[in-house]
Amino acid sequence: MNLKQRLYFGSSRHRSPLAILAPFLLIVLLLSACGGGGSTSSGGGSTGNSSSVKLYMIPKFTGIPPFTQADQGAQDVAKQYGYQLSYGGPTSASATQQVQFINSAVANGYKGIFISGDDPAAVTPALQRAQQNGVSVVSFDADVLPAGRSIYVEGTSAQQIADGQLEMLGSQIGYSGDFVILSAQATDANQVQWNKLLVQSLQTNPKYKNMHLVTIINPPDDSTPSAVQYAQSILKEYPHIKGIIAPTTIAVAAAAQVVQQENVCNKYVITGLGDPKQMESYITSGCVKKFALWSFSREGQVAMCAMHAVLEHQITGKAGEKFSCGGNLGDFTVGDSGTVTAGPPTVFSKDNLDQFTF
Ligand code: RAM
Repeated sequence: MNLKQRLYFGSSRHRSPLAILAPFLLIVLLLSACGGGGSTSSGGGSTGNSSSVKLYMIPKFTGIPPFTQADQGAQDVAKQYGYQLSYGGPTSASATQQVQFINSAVANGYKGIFISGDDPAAVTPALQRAQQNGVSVVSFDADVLPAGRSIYVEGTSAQQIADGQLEMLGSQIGYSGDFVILSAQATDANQVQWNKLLVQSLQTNPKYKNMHLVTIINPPDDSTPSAVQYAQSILKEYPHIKGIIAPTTIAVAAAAQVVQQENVCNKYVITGLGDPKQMESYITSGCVKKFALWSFSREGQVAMCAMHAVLEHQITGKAGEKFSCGGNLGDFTVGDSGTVTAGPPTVFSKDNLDQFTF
């Protein structure tokens, strides 16, 4: 049995009574959230006529800093426009539960839905029904299928993420040696896109000709327990690798934790996309030298500006359309496939970690 099979079988666990009850509890919570305005909502706005318009933001899952920050950024702009923004979603990645949130938002009169999709194919039909009911949809972070949304707001350029990760690893291993990508579930559109672009750069850029990707590991979810288990297995199965690239804030922290616990920080380079607060202890200890991210707060702000422009019929998602986000965020142009890039990436190291502002 190979690593992927072993890990797959290894991940089936005994289900506790709480786990069995969880879906029912979720629906009760969900209905009360949609009916009552959700876990967070903005107060009255300054621009007048949007205050009765309710919007709902659905992350891949709740409880991690990137999505909380995206919500906060969106809330800031929602207040300025006078929208009432609610936030809620599955507690672990689940497209089925996202569909329930979408349907509840439509049933409860929400006029706009933001979504970071767990599985584009699974959530898009519900989003299409929402659109047919007059609800505008903006995807952010992880796209859904184009038919299910007007605009996709990516945190930063997908190509820059792919190349940046290769560079962070390559520069630490002399641009030579084997490595593994520890990703998230195989349905995550953002992970899939970044990994694909990374492989293309690896194959076409002569700078990386001596770097070899052994395998891409897709755990069944984007959770810390899974990522820890898979990181441990990677080190057992491929002890000769030079490093791991983990393009999720969950997995990069989990890989760093495993390497630090096993006392092999000097043997393996861990890099990828990390939350600065979560990665702080590994940077301070010297176990991780570099990782990258972008401002999720800014991503949420830009997503809200895009939603406002869609609701006001200023844009529909066609390439070349423009909208403004005001203040220091400025103007944005819709790119191919209705994609808008919110801002630049930041590479973190011990030299700048204390300066991060998101
Ligand atoms: C995790 C999620 C998210 C991704 C970041 C980098 O928080 O997978 O979708 O954008 O990592």
